[in-house]
Amino acid sequence: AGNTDSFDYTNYHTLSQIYSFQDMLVAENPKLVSKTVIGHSVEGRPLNVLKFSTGGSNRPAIWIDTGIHAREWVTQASGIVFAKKIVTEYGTDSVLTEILNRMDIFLEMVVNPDGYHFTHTNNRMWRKNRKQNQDSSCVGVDLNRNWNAGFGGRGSSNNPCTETYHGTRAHSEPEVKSIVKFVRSHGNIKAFISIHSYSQMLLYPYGYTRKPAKDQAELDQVAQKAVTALASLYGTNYRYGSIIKTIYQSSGGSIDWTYNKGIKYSYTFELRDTGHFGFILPANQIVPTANETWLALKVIMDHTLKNPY
Ligand code: PAY
Ligand code: ZN
Repeated sequence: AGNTDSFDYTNYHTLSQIYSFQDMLVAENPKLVSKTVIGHSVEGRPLNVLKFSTGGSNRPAIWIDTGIHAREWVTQASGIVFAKKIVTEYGTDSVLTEILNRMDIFLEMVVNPDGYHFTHTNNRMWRKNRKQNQDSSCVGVDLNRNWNAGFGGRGSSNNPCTETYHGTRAHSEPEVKSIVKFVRSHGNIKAFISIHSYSQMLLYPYGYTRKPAKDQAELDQVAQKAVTALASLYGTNYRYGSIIKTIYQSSGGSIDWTYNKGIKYSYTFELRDTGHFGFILPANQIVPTANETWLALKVIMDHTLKNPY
């Protein structure tokens, strides 16, 4: 595709196709979209973030990431759909327009580009990054166990050969460290939403402890509203709650770190399905999945806009 109108949103794409989608979107919407490279992966690939902004300086912002786990293909594909929706809904959808008139949106579509590339070339079921671990022939760190929040605790592993290997120390991985540096230097991120698949869940902190988040009541109410909006489109049923109580204990996860850093609206989505296809979700479910998720995202973004802190 030579432009984002003729881009095929109904299929999965390679990393280079996603990178060229990003560049086309920026070229077509120079006043609304820009690309920042926040760092480089273990294998040297750029970590691209799209910024959607209508002006201002350092406005309060929403962060959305997809593809921290390589094999969760419907997430990167949904990220592409979200990006296109933002540029088409700005000026036509009142909720999104209000959001972008006062806030910026940052979208990192492929947090784990080396892993994503590897799922196309070698192993469709790869999850981690592609770090060559010291003293082990096993490759990869789980980028959702590498954050400095309960780092190394239960629900993560110190064995490089497992899927949940946490790495040698918190923020050891460039894919994580680049986001950490970005969030810290920005300083005005008000919602941080990390998108995984699968399980059909909307999760909030914590994953590393059963201690309830201090904003649990509000996070739970917003989650309920969001999953109701999501279900309104095709009836897709989502569970919601804290990570530890809803899916399982998970230490060193991204949204526990952002929440502890003061980003109140920290959420993780687990997109379709509940396990029938699992990570190998048929491509004809990409657009419906992204469409329904977008309704939930708008509920969270709208709540963030209307509840400044
Ligand atoms: O923050 O979403 C979270 C923690 C839980 C996820 C994780 O293990 O990082 C849940 C899994 C994921 O999306 O990575 C769920 C999938 C189905 C899996 O690989 O177990
Ligand atoms: Zn995941």
